[in-house]
Amino acid sequence: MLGNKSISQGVEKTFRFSGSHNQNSREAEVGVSYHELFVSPSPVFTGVQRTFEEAEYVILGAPLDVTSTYRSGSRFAPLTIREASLNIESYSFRAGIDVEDLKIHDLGDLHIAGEVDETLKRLELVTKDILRAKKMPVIIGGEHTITLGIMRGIGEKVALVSFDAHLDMRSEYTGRTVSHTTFMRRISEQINPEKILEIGTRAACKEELDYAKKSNIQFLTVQQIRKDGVERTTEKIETLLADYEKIYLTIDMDVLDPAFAPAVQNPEPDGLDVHVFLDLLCQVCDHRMIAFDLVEVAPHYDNGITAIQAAKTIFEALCQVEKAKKG
Ligand SMILES: [Mn+2]
Repeated sequence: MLGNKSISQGVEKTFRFSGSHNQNSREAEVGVSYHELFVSPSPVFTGVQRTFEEAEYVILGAPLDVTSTYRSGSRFAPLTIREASLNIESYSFRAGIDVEDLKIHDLGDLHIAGEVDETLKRLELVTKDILRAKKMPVIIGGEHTITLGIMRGIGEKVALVSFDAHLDMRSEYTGRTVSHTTFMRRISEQINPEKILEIGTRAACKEELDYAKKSNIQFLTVQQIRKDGVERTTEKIETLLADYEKIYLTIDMDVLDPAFAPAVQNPEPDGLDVHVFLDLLCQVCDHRMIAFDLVEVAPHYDNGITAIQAAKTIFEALCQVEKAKKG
């Protein structure tokens, strides 16, 4: 990837090319260089790359994968999800929009530092950059800890909506205070969003439940969602978010039942069905969304399903936001 950049910067445009595959060895005058003709950059999300300047949505991979306590491997997710995005159809029947028509630029992957704090700092700075350019950051993890860095970069009051099996509100775990199991607690303490709403909850310890209660953090359990059905749950979400002008969304793919998304770092049984998840997701993705992330896919446990599901989830979220913003 870095090589591509230096080649494109270092080589002057060539205006002649020899079609060596052609028996006549025909030479043609074309306005591009050999590498532009014959070499593609590494996969970009959806396969359609707009320039950063014209883009409205900016994809960033954040392959942070160091605090995992069970299955690791989310560092490979950004590339795998990009690859999946190239191999599914891009039209959203839910939104009536083709994601390829959106103005998307894929920046590539964040350089991960040795220390988690340094990585989160870089993520904060890059998030600020993208927002300053008036574009929507769409960040593909990586482990869920990245959401803390992104939220620091958001720098304004938002409602934080999280699709996740887990509350992730422990104060400390395995000696770490900043990790995939504690990041939501740190966000609550350090950033204090206007609201935190977790959807699809089914895994928590007493400490987390106590903290959520004390801090007025709301969560909709899978059991409650199943009991209420999509329509009633949608109404609940609408009401709970009605007072907020800006929304940040984080999607942990373990919110889905492991039958639909097996390759996640901490699978949790008894999860949401795909159609329920996407219906609820579409409810959240409206004109107020300023950024979102998708995290925790561990591709080495996959047979391809989870990566495809993740790519599709990002497509649907993007198309819903586009539809909401442009009508
Ligand atoms: Mn989770």
